Amino acid sequence: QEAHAAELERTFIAIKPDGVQRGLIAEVISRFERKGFKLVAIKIVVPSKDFAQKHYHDLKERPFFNGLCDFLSSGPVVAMVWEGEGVIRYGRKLIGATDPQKSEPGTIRGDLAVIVGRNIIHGSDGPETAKDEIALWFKPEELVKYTSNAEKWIY
Ligand code: 3AN
Repeated sequence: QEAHAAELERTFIAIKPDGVQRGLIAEVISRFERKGFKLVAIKIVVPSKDFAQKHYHDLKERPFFNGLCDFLSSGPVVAMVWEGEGVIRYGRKLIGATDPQKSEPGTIRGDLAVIVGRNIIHGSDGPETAKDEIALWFKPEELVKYTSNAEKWIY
């Protein structure tokens, strides 16, 4: 279904410094990959504090905003764009609830994290934020268009 494949949605996923330091990069990527989502952009970067504030601008009134931005800019982050049908909403399911105490077992945060301030991973929460976050973290030419052989077995 060629026409269909062209319309697949994209989301921004980041493995935060705690996930990178704990050696969970492959674990996180593996969960998205095995589900059937497609990795179309990836890089490892240490975001500046200013950049972290841009990324989390929606949360600037929250009491934890400053600490959160310090944390995001404290070390390497793996920034990714994943593509697939329903990837924004289902990506959030794979990630689990914000507070790891409330995330279900079987989710990334449920299985791998304990507290909200160290919850390993970020994922866009809707189509608008996905678009904005992808544009903030990546240049258009960093997104790779390709067909994988598995696609005809997934769709
Ligand atoms: P999510 O990452 O699940 O979309 P948001 O957008 O509400 O959740 O929060 C963004 C990030 O802010 C969370 N991933 C977490 O690291 C941090 N955060 C959220 N709530 C708190 C809190 N009460 N205390 C400390 N950090 C928090």
